[in-house]
Amino acid sequence: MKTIYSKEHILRDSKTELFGGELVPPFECPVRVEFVIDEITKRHFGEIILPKRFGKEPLLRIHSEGYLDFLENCWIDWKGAGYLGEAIATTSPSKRLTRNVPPREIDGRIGYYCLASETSISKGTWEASYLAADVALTGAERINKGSASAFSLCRPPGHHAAADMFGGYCFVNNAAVSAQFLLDNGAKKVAILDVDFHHGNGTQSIFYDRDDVMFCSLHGDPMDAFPYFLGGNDELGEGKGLGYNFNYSMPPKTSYTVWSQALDIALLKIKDYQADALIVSLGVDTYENDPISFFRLQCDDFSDYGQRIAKLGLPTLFVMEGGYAVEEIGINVVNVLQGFEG
Ligand code: OKP
Ligand code: ZN
Repeated sequence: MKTIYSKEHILRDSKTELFGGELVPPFECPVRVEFVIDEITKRHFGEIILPKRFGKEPLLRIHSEGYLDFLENCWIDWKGAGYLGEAIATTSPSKRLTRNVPPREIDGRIGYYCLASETSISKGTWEASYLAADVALTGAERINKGSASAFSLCRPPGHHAAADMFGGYCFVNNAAVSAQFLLDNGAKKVAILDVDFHHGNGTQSIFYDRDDVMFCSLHGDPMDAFPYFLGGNDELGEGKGLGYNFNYSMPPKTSYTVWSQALDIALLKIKDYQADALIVSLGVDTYENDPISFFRLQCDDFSDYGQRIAKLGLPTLFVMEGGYAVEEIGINVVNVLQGFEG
């Protein structure tokens, strides 16, 4: 399997994350993907190739123009306002603040487009996010041209990003952009399996009323885990999309025995759906030693579930999402991919 990767992910190098009332160095840091590349190289796991550039059109199929303009200009506007730190939203539309108009002023704009304020916007964030989408699209194009699989080593991740909202370390929804690209280039149905520890709220919301993308997510129960306000098992889709969204939320300390039972149920849903292609939102923050998550998967379990996913026999694009135990992130990611290849 080929890996698509650009070292320019380093353009996303924010210094601050709002965590426990402090500004700390972000968990979502550049070294994460360097550990993955090192492991791919060490284990001779296939070729590493550069992304092509696809322009903004594929992003505009998923995200609003106003949102992409905001991402592109946020850092410039923030500096222009004379602020000294990184761009952080301090207020957002909420239950009883419902005026749905993007404000002119940057504090208002960033709040309008923000779903969680742990994530700072810094110089280069837009450039890296745009490139991460190209990394994903390059993988999707390979799948479209007949490859059995590809690994898009995206950074920053994407599954929390909605049509017009960033947060949870995500800006552009790489998996959603890829799914739409496959549909726009001949696929009739695409399944997305999100195995990141966190619920893929962005991906769910983007495809919630559609039947051409099935979304299945395994994640920490939103009663206990970010993103808190979406991801319940009773969210099944709406309109045409009813019956094409499935959430499997699980409690703290969930073991692989329980997690893999949920996976098998999700894989059955995807099998019955008869998709033309599968996209795996691959977060390895389900690992037992992940610093911000609470499942208990062990390194070998990643190989095992890679194998189970392969049994679907679908052309499969793996898109990198989370995973913050940086020492083991490479091992766990390559275990999934190697398990898949058998
Ligand atoms: C991104 B991905 C709650 C802090 C929430 C945000 C987590 C974003 C995860 N105590 N922090 O899905 O791996
Ligand atoms: Zn995650």
